[in-house]
Formats: sequence, structure tokens, C-alpha cells
Amino acid sequence: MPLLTRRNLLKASAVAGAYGVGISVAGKFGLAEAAPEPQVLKALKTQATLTDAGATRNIMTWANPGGGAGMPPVLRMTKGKPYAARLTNTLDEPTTIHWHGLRIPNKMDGVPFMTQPYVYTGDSFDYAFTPPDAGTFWYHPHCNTLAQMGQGMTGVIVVEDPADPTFDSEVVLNLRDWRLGGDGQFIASFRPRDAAKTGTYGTVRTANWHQEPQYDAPAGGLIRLRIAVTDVTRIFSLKMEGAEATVIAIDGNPVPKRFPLDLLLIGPGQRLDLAVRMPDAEGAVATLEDIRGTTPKTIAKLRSVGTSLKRDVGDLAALAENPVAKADLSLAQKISVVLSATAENAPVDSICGTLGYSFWAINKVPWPGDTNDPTAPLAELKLGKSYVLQLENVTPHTHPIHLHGMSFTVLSSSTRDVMPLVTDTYLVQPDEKVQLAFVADNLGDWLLHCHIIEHQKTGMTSYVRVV
Ligand SMILES: [Cu+2]
Repeated sequence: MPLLTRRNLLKASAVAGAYGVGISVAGKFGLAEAAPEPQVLKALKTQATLTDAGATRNIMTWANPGGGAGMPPVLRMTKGKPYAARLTNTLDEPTTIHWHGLRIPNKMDGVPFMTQPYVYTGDSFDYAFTPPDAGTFWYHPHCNTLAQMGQGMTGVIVVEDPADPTFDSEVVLNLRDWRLGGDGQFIASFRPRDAAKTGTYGTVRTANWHQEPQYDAPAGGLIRLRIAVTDVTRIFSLKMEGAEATVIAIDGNPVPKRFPLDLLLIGPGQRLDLAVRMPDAEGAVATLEDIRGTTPKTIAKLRSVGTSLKRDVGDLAALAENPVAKADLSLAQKISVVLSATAENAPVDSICGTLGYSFWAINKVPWPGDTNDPTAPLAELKLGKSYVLQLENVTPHTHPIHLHGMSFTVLSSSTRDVMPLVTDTYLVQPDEKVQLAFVADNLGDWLLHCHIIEHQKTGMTSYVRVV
């Protein structure tokens, strides 16, 4: 059964629509492009083979009806074209879908109680939006997240730009760990003492739900390697052995100047697009490695096949910038955001899954999980105005801080030289102060939180309100 891709959907709807009234009415009155048939994403519990110990039970994922229930499908969208998905929930708990990094209307953002109601067992919810930006993004629930994401619900989104440069091949990597025991079954999702530090690491690492998978790619060809770190905890330091790898985009947005991949830190929630120039020799293998920690770990391998295409990364045209508004720094109001630890206190009841602890705070306020009684917004922003988040990390740990609904530009850091990257997630280092500028051009309440899920769920969550 082929995946129900957007391309297939478009083909199918073009055939059906040619004789239908929908197209002619839209044409006659010059209406906007009709919304496509929704791609059905059925949330379900299943089992999957992740280790040699046999099938792991209680895996959670989404499946296309009729398709296999493995890794969540890579969703393909096109920049500027309407997309629709229907979430149907067959889990025994509520869920939602958040589209990480997509700048879409607030009611599509997938945060329970803040932007939409729960999608209960047996219910469905229709998402429809037009992605304004091209690049690599991802999707996950925003509900009981340590369990639902930890047990499988993290998928990659590719938003194509028809004007993208031509590669000889594309490989998408969904990087994540699993907390499994020796019998291949889930163990406790976290340890409180680790949640109060780096977060609790998984025991089995995978790329696309396989350990150290190998993919064939044309010898001497240019490969677009799209990497999404969808793990709940792990920060990677990435390196490519055996092939030239050039960073072309980070977090969905083209880098201002391309550079060779060399131990780049990528945290949970972040994405990296590489142009990999495959070795000329047939059978040669290039290895993507994680150097963070004591021993380098292989993440995935690419093997050259066929006669060399003799391509040159210098021939690759630039990626188009995404249409993200530029902040007016002369008028921008500054917003102070201090990330700190907090004293462990009685956890507030949460209806969307609480971990039962408070370890972290934003501006001294811990907000434990996705409660139905959120504290006041961190700041109220005026639509269309420019702002600078002055983010300060006074903890001894690294935090990938993610803003929903809007992208910001990295202006400066107190500890290192930074590129003026446009992004939705900034990996803030211990004792670092960083300035992030953006235009508040999307109405609604938008979460600002750490993407180490244990940190998010034990206090490092807040939100801004755009009115
Ligand atoms: Cu954190």
C-alpha cells in the first residue's frame, strides 16, 4: 500500500474535480484554491520491532488508513498551498497535533485548552492551513507529551518549495531514542533526579525507528539530508565521516551563509538540512555521527551506488528565504525571559498529564504542564509590533527554547558569535544571554517552552499573547 501522500491526493482530487462543480465555481468567482481532501492521521496503539529482543508493545503512532502502523508518515506539503489533515483518535486517552515550526493560525496550533479542545477517544479533529514557509518541520501531540511522544508520536514534515534546487536524492531522518529495558519493553519514562538536570535519556537510539540504518544514494551525487531531532531529551553534536556535508538550512530556514558540518549542536525540536556530496567510489559509505558524550555514536549511513555523477556542492542554487517579517529594531520592545531552576514544591494538578514535580521556571513562575488554568501570559504583544526576547539561562543546563506560531531572528549572544538565523527554537547554553527579534504578526496565545519535555512539564513553560 503506497503512502497516502499529498502528491497522490492532489492527483486523485484533480481527476475527481475536473468534472465536479467545485472547480468551476471556484474558477468563475475567483475564489481561493479549494481545501484539499484531508490526509487521515489515525492515532493508535500498536507494536513495533525496535530491538533484537522482539516487538515493543504500547507503541503510539499515527497511521494512514490501510497503511502500516510503523513510524508516523513523513507529511509532504507545498509552500503556499492549502493542506488538510483529519486526526482520528483511537488511543485510550485524549490527544492533539501540534505542527512544530509552521506559522499557521492559532486555532490550528494543537495546544489543548489554549488553542483547541481535547480530541477524545473516538473523536476526530480537522486541521487545515497553508504553510507559508518551506523547509523541514515536524509534528507531535501537545498532550500527555512525555508518554505520547516518548512512545512514538513524533513525525517529520517536509514543506517543499517548487523553486528548490534539484538534488539527486533526498533522505529524511527522524532521530529519537526509546526508554526500553533489556526485554524491549518500555521502562519508566523519566527519573526525577534527571528531570531536574539534563532530562532522562533513552536507552535505544534510532533513526527512522531503526538502529544505524543504511540508505543507498547515487555515487558522486548531491543528497538533501533532512534531519529532525524529535527526541524528548537528547541534544546531538553532529558530524559526517566519509563525505562532504554542507549545512544549508537550520530549523526550516536557509542559513545566511553555508558552512561545512562540524560538530553542530542540535537539540530536541530542531532540524538540520544538509547537502551531502556522496563519495565517487561505488560502495563507499558515509556515516552521520553524534560526538556528544564519550564515545561517538553512528546515527545512520549513506552508501554510494552506481557510477559517479561527479556533482559539485558549489553548483547548488541557494534556497529561497522564507517570508518571515523583519523586526524593526529601532522600535522593538524588549521582553526579559529568565530561565531558572525553582524549589521543588507541590505540583499543581494538571489534566493533561503531570509529572508531579516543579524543577524549572520562566521568570520565576513554574507552569507545570498543560493545565487548564494557565497563569497569566509572559507578555501581551500588539499585532504587527516588533519585539526582542532577552533570553537568559541562569541554569547549568542547555535548553532548546521553542516559540509557537512565529519565527524569530537570532541577533546576538553573550557567549559566542551567532549567525542571524531565522528559527523557532534556540538552544540556549548555560549562562548564555541571547537576543531574539521577531514581529508579533500572528494573533492568539502562543507557547514559549523548553523542548526537553521533562523540563517543559516541570515548569519551563510560558506563553505570549498577541492581540
Ligand atoms: Cu530545558
